[in-house]
Amino acid sequence: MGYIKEKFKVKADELSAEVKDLIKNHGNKKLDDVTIAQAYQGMRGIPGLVTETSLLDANEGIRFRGYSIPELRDNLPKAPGGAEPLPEGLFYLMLIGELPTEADVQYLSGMWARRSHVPNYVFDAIEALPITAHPMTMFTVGIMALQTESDFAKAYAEGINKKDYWSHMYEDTMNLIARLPRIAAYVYRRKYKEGKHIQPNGMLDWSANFAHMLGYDDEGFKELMRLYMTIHSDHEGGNVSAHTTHLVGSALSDAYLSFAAGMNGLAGPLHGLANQEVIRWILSMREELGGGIPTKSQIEQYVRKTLSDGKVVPGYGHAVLRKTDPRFTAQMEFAKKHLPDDELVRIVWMVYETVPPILQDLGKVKNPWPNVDAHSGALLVHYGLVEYEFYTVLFGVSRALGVLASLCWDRALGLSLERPKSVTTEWMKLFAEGKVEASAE
Ligand code: CMX
Repeated sequence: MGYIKEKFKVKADELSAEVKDLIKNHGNKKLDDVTIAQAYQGMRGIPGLVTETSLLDANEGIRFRGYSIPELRDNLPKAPGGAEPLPEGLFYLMLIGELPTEADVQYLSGMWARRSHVPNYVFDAIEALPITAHPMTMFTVGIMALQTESDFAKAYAEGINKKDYWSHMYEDTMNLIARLPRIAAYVYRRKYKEGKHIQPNGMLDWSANFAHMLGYDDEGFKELMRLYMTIHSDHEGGNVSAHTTHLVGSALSDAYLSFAAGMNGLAGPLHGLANQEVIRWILSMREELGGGIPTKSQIEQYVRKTLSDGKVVPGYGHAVLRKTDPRFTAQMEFAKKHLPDDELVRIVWMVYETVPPILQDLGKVKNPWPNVDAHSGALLVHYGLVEYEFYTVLFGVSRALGVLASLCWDRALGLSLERPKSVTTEWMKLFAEGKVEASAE
């Protein structure tokens, strides 16, 4: 057993004992009351899930094991000569709960490089799809084809003690994270670069190797990938991709099945697909206005047209956040440092000045501020990655870090099959009239 796995086991045993005590001594304590509106409107704000890796504050943004994004950028180990955190370090922090050393990060980089082999039949499965298939479809098909490699599924079929579930989940997690960049890069090169694939370079860190396999060896792009892979990794447990991964995993589905399910949720336009929608929206605006940098009043008109067409402004709003997303700010800072004069970036910043007051005036939008997806596309276009339908795949590779670390915790803590209660509208009406009791169901 590697030392990170041993360390995880020690932490998991400690927390399992604490959770048992918590349930024994306080299990009946009420967390909240649930309203009829919450049941119909996406269960906002109901504290019904436990996720150890990160916690989201509506006004401050995400904290990973207590660390904000600016703190992570200061405190996590960097690549030699680099200024952005290595996502290997963030994964360690989410899994173990402590800041990693340089050695911990190198250990993970090396382990993921060693485990990165992807069998040919995975590529064949992707090849079987038409070239017109969306990159997220190809990505998920690749992950599903790789499910044959699941250590957990094999061990379960042979018969294992439930105390050992976490160990097999850990192996699947490490193997899957190691292999995802290869699958994602294959999708990209197949769809956009005439199938001219690039072999991995095992000497590079996880993000730099991903950038290399995509075909971008520019140091600036590698730094962007390190930042991108760090900030998109986790956003506590209730978002669609994290919740779906956790939900499917609660049936003891292995990491491949659970993560592929989460990726199908990420592929929705109200979630991860918003990153492609943002750039598509900006490019159509620019084209409609005849190119160049639009004026603020032109942007304002375009936003109003989007709204009157019954569409959302992509990249703005959030189910939990009520301020500018610190993941947006981190990308803005990256742009100010590396590409302050980029035309598309300047449009993104003008959109940032224009959209919030318009959304605020609608009176119904709870958060008029930009989310993570509002900025990412402009940075990618700058370095030449213009094929925006691919952007959600990048988000997906990063999201694996958080949701798979969480799956390890789910199995280590022995979390139960998820099965909330549902009711019918008929029942809701009777409840509203006081004719049935919530507890009676
Ligand atoms: N543009 C226009 N209308 C918006 C809006 C936006 N950016 N954000 C919210 N609204 C509207 C909602 O559609 C809703 O309208 P109806 O009452 O007519 O249905 C109303 O405002 C209230 O919505 P809300 O409570 O503020 O927001 P929700 O929690 O329901 O939804 C989200 C959150 C993200 C789906 C929504 O803000 C949105 O659609 N944003 C644009 C898509 C986007 O950027 N998604 C990415 C989110 C981050 C991520 O997961 O990657």
